[in-house]
Amino acid sequence: MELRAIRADITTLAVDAIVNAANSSLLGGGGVDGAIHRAAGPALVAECRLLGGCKTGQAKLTGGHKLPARHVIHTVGPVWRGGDCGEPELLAECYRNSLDIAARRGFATLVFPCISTGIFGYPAAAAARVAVDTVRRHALAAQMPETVVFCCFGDEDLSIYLKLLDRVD
Ligand code: AR6
Repeated sequence: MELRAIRADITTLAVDAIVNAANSSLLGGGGVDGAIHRAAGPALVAECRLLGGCKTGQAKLTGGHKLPARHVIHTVGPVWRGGDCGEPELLAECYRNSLDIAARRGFATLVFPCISTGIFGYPAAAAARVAVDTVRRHALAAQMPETVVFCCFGDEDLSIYLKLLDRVD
């Protein structure tokens, strides 16, 4: 398995699946969720309406519709409440459940945004540590996509991820 970090608008990537940092309604919102729904077109929200929402930490699959990505895995990250309300475990669940869907479907490439670190307020460095550790650990225990990409929207997030991916532990 290859782990990479890039700086990009996730809606421009032609891959098997991108992950959406959604809310529990799955009916769209701001941030990366808004960008994905805008780029995918109204057929995405129509498909999402059939899914019955999504609990924090869970993940659900849809098509990519007008996106260059073939699928979207919608997951709901935790709202940051100081770190003692199970946020790291719930964030790790988002990564694990998304990876499991991708593995079950045989997706070769899966791209994650920095889940929970925008509107939901999770500190960027702490969230990146959870993301990288969870993906690495899961790779030892379960079937995985060939390539997992962390898609950063800004240079600060990218430098956090590049440092973490460089570190071997
Ligand atoms: N491509 C890649 N990353 C992006 C893009 C993009 N086009 N746009 C934003 N980001 P956020 P959350 C980054 O707020 O914190 C929505 O309203 C952004 O810079 O999108 O999980 C949902 O409906 C940040 O690093 O998601 C929920 O209600 C990261 O994506 C709520 O926001 C996540 O920021 C979810 O909040």
